[in-house]
Amino acid sequence: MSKFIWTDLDDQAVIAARALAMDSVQKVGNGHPGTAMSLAPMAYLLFQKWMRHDPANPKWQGRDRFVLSNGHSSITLYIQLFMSGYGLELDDLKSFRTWNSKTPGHPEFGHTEGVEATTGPLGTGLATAVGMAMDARYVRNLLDPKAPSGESVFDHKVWVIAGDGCLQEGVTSEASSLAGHQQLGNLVVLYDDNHISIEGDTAVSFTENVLERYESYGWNVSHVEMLESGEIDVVSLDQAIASAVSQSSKPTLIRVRNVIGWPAPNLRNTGKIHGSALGNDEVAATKELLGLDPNQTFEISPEVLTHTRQVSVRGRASHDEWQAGLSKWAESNPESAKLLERLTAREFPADWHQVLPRFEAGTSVATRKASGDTINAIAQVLPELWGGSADLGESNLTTIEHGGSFLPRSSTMSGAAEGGRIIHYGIREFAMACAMNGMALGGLTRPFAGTFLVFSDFMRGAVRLSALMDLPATYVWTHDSIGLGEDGPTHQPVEHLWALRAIPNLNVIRPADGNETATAWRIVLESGKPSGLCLSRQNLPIIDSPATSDASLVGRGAYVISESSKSPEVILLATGSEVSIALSAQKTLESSGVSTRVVSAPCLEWFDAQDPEYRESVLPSDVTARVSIEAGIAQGWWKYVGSAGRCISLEHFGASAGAEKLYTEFGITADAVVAAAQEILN
Ligand SMILES: Cc1ncc(C[n+]2csc(CCOP(=O)(O)OP(=O)(O)O)c2C)c(N)n1
Ligand SMILES: [Mg+2]
Repeated sequence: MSKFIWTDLDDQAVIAARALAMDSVQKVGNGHPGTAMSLAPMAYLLFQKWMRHDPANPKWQGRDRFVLSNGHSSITLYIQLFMSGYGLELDDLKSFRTWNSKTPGHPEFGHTEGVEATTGPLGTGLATAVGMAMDARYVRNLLDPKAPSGESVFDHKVWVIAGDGCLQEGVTSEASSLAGHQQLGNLVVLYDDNHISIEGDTAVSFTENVLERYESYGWNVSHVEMLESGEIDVVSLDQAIASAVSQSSKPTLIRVRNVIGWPAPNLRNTGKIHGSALGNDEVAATKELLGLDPNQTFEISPEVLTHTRQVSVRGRASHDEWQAGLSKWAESNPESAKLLERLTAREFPADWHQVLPRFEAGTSVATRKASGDTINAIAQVLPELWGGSADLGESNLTTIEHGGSFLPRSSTMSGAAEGGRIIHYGIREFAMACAMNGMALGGLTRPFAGTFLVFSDFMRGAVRLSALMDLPATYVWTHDSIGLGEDGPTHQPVEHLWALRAIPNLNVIRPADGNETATAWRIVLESGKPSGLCLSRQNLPIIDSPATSDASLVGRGAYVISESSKSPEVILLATGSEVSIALSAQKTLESSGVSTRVVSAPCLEWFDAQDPEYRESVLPSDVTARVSIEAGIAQGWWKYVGSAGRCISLEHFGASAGAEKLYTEFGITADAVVAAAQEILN
């Protein structure tokens, strides 16, 4: 954005923003006024001058992205969206934090136009922005690799405002270390250095030199001191930003010294103004200091609003200019233009899934290996597929062979490629998952991320955000049970499947064999839903059934994989590695005259979404003799087996020994299944 000079009207707009923040919180009686009051000039400067955006087209591909990592200050963002003309009006600020409003307590992606990411869990916003910046580089290398740096239509910036809390959280250390290593020059973070968090002065817990830390991460760092009055020094901040955007080889952190709640006479610079309404007296006194009428609320002059909404005119112009550039690019790159069209529509090439691998009955393969083969097959036809692992690529089998390692242009590592499809996250699971969310938010690519299932705990906060934002993010969680063997209980997930199934809108998939794994990948990608594949370390026999390759069956979430000889007396329900145990128990039961159905249940969320008739057809209510088999806690299985059923499960931690020994010792065997079925029938 250009052609913006700070005038008296801008001063008035910032004053109005400070007052609107107070009024919005005061009206609902709760919220976070102080940060928004003092951040007003910073946010205003970004939205009015630095960000390339077109408020009338909030999804324009060429726009800069903005992430408010200190999401508790959501009103900061809403006020800028209002002033820029994203569709929020004064009434929306008046209904801040209330039922059905467009202005919820924390910014919610998909809920309010102009909100690029859901934030609030401190630190995750910045880490998500790192993924957005990585995604921007991947996309420009995919579509326009020859353009000089900064000159492609696919180059855009990612802007972040983050507070003390964000920079204290471990996830930003992981993510910022990665961003520095990746030399993400398109990322600019403004750090609200106000020395205050909820418990007051941050000196009680946070005394390191943040800039030195970031410098050692490889960031470009600078510092903007506040004015004597306690306000942000906008002129110096503007210069610091100018210097940040003039270089493109490093991410930037600008530490902006600031006084929370400025200029509230009694509450500024206190923890109290962080999270409570000021009270009518303090609001009035503050308005007087700002030169406003203390009796007016939600005040903004039409002249000021007209002025701030001029940003739309400038935005439209830069959008038009970009569009012309895009047309020019499309003319000289017709193939890439077709690809962009497909990616934008979130479609796949016709019959793309023909490339999926098939595994022969009579052989056996670990589902992680089947997943690795599937990823590599899909990668041939879907260039938008990219991803990696938190240093476990060789175990998770998440490496796209010959995909190139995603590394900065200056890297001399063998296999390095600026637009490489293999991401080496290092041992940073939480940042990896946040970054994957950022990539998925980019809207064009299909990212995946791998680690051991047991370490899903390390990334759980981000998994929850994938689900909350409904992102097409795919987790590849291998080593999914005691079946991993000798590494023992620290590495053996027991409670994880149900802990993940507890997250709403997350599809947790545990395929029974190689073919079900390939089919599951297809369904996951076509659904575009947040999903986690839970995969075995150990080899599993390929099940002799066409059903496992049938997406219309596997996609039901649970289906009859082996029917009983007569109408079923017993139903065995199993997932993953335990499906073959169920099939073996079925043989014994059938040979002793018990008519037994086996249901493979790779994804209970998919099954729950089926119509009642289908669910009844798989689990007829009159067949109450049901046994579930899964090498983890039973917990939610009771919902499927009912009070007459039995669960073959593991209600304690695992142990260090060979997988077969563990299954025997812990009673997850075909014999145990048979015994449980007979006990019910007797
Ligand atoms: C992961 C996480 N932990 C705790 C909280 C609760 N919380 C919200 S704001 C805040 C203090 C943040 O301090 P700072 O970033 O300095 O914010 P400021 O008061 O300066 O706006 C805390 C602990 C949270 N939102 N996320
Ligand atoms: Mg603070």
